[in-house]
Amino acid sequence: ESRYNPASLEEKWQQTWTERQLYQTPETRDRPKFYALSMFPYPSGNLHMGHVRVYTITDVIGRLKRMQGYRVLNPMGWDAFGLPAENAAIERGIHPAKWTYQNIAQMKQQLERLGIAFDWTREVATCSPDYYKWTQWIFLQFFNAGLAYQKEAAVNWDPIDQTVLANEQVDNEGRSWRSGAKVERKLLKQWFFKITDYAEQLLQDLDQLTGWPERVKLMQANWIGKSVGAYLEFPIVESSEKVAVFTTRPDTVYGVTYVVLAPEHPLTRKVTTQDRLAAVESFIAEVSNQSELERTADDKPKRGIPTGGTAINPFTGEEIPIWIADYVLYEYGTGAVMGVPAHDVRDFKFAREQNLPIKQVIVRADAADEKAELKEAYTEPGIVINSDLFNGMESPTAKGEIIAHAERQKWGKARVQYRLRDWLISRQRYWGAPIPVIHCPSCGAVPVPDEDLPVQLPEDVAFSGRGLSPLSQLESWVNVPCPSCGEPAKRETDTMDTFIDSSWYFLRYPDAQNADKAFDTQQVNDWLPVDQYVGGIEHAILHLLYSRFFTKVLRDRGLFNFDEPFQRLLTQGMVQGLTYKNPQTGKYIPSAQVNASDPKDPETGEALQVFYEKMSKSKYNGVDPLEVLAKYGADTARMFILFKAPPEKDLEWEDADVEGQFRFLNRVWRLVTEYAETTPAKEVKGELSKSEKELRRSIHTAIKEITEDLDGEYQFNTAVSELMKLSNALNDADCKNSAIYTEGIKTLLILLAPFAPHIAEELWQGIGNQTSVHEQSWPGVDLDALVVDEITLVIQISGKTRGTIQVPAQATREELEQYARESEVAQKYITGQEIKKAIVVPGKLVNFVLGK
Ligand code: ANZ
Ligand code: ZN
Repeated sequence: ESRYNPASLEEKWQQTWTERQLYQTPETRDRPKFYALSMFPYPSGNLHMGHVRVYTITDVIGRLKRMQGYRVLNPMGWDAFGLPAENAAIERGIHPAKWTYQNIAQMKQQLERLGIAFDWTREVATCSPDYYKWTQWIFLQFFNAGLAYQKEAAVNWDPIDQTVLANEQVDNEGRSWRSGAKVERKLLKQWFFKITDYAEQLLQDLDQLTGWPERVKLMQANWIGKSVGAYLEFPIVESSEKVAVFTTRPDTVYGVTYVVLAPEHPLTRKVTTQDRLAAVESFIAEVSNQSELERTADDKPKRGIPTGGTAINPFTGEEIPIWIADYVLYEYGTGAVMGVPAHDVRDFKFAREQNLPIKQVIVRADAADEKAELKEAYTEPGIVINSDLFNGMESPTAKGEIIAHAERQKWGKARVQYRLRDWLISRQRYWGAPIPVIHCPSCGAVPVPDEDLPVQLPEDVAFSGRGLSPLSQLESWVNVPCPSCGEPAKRETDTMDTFIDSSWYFLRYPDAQNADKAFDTQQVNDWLPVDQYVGGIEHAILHLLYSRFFTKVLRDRGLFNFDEPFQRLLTQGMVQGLTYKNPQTGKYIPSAQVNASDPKDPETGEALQVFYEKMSKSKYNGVDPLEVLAKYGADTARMFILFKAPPEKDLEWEDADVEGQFRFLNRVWRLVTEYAETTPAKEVKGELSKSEKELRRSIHTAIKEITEDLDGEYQFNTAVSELMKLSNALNDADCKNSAIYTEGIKTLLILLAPFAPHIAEELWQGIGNQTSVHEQSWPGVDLDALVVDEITLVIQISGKTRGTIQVPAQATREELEQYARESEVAQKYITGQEIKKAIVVPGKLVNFVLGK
């Protein structure tokens, strides 16, 4: 009997599977398709446990679906453009392309070591010209549809990386998500994608996504941020212009006591009176370096100053002061607000601080005293007061009536507003897909003709990390003739946000080698939508929203016929490691320096905090997948990850549990290798014995439970428990020479195959099979085998358990009592006494209460 040696057998099977092209996607259309997709990684160079988890989850699903008769597409690729490669070029003088491809090679090797059944013939790398040619082509689809445009915009400027960041790449404290630098504001001409054109569809179609977590759909809906209200204009006294505001509460328009402009609003300088000019200018300068969050948080003081200008409320004819304040954002709505302190929390605070009047126009329907002074903003619906024609109306009615009145008077109209903004896609960086546009002094922005794609990244550039991007410094690349008139013109030197690369990669996989098209209509109509997408919750908003947007735009260009790219979404939890932290100093301590039974800071002797937290280098709590693979093998690592927590939940890495899975696989190894040395009966002759029946029941219970655990909800952890139960049942079976035992061993290996593919294959072939275990059909449940025909009945005498008997499972209450009375146990304990009462609990016990 040989020992279980994962290292050698795993490598052997990985090679064999590759040689046999076991995981190549079938080209035939004879079976239903299943597209299993993991979010592709950024090639940082090393696989971490988060990767291991995600790819293992998708792999189990893909392997299961193959065995269930689907043709499966489970591809892999690399989200390979981006800042780190360029930073490596700046810091270490290594070209981004070289750095990236080295990392890809290394990570690919590590992934192969995990035994993931990827179809590598469809590998994509977004930094390859074969790929970004089509990213550029897609950009031009957007451009031609009027969905890509340039405008001057206040952008987030990262002073360390010297680049513009999307709002989403700036954290709550106004810092860059990559460099951590405090982000500044700067005006630049930038390219945008008009995602706002699709805001309503992106919101509505969330309803189609029945296989998505509610939480993710809610995050998307909030990001889109639809508000229904009105656009109203307030004439300015000192000029012929008007201040336009967006409000969700037109019913409060009689309560307006001032108007506020965003400091950046173009009217600001026009309405400011001479005496206020200096103060206003210095206020604007102060605000311009604050982040959006700092400006709008409810708990921050609201700062603002009067401009000296005056507006007129068209409804009341009243003159009201025009202010500017930091809590009004230029980018949202019209960049101006009608101030209603009585009914808005922020306005209330602002009015209190600035001594502006507060005028109540809505009261609670049952309000006892409408004259009482407000202690806080009243934000709920109610009855309208102090509002002329509209007095006495309920506020929802008043909303409609006031909008209608405004429309008749040409003071404004109904308006729907979204928080979603257009997507700023240009980056002043080298390592990205060049935007395929040429700027001509006479023709303007001219698209690069399709036949000239890709616009290749020049290789010979300098990386200083400062100033303009490397592309704009390369004269020979920048200067080209205009494709339209032939006169001297200049290439666009911005590259695209890498989120663009990942917004369509799932369309490329079905036909990844296609040299003539980004994708083939028939192929994508066949394979998409993705049946199961697996990835991190950190992509809940942007990547998923952008991919949905791309899908809708390309569908509208007639390139395919589906509305949504991802039918089902699984967001896997984090992998957490044991973390030691000194609460005094805030320092993290590597576990190697800590005595686990008495954790103290090795330097100061202070007691350490011990807890689980997401693995990361800076916290010294990471576990290197390669070490785990070397020590236990891929199958154990996979089993541990699947067993330790349901896939959506966070997972605490615990060596003891890894060890536990290793022992389990060793038990399976022993069980099957021992079986291989026996010569069991080929078939069952006559009726099944009692122990054969029991074993069959265990086998089919396992099939039923595991199939149910994997169908839909993917409860891998409970499925692994069922595998353990089946292995125990086989171990304990009294019929090891029976053909039923053979059925049990084979079933165990087939059920184990998606989870621990290597050991399952080794043992499967070890018991004389020629074909791969991964080519076996997923077993069906024999319902007859599940029927229980005998149960164990407990016999109690006056509440004390005295013994058990076997009885037919379908016996009635009366029969149960009869069996119990006649049992040896009862005969022995009841001698001579009278049975006062018999308590029967069907399926469980009979209790005889004895009397005098
Ligand atoms: C008057 C009013 C009265 C408002 C009231 C609210 C309550 P959402 O739901 O987020 O769309 N607002 C409009 N544009 C703004 C901007 N650029 N910066 C900051 N605030 C802005 O919120 C819309 C409400 O936010 C609008 O309705 C406006 O204040 C404010 F009792 O108008 B309201
Ligand atoms: Zn031209």
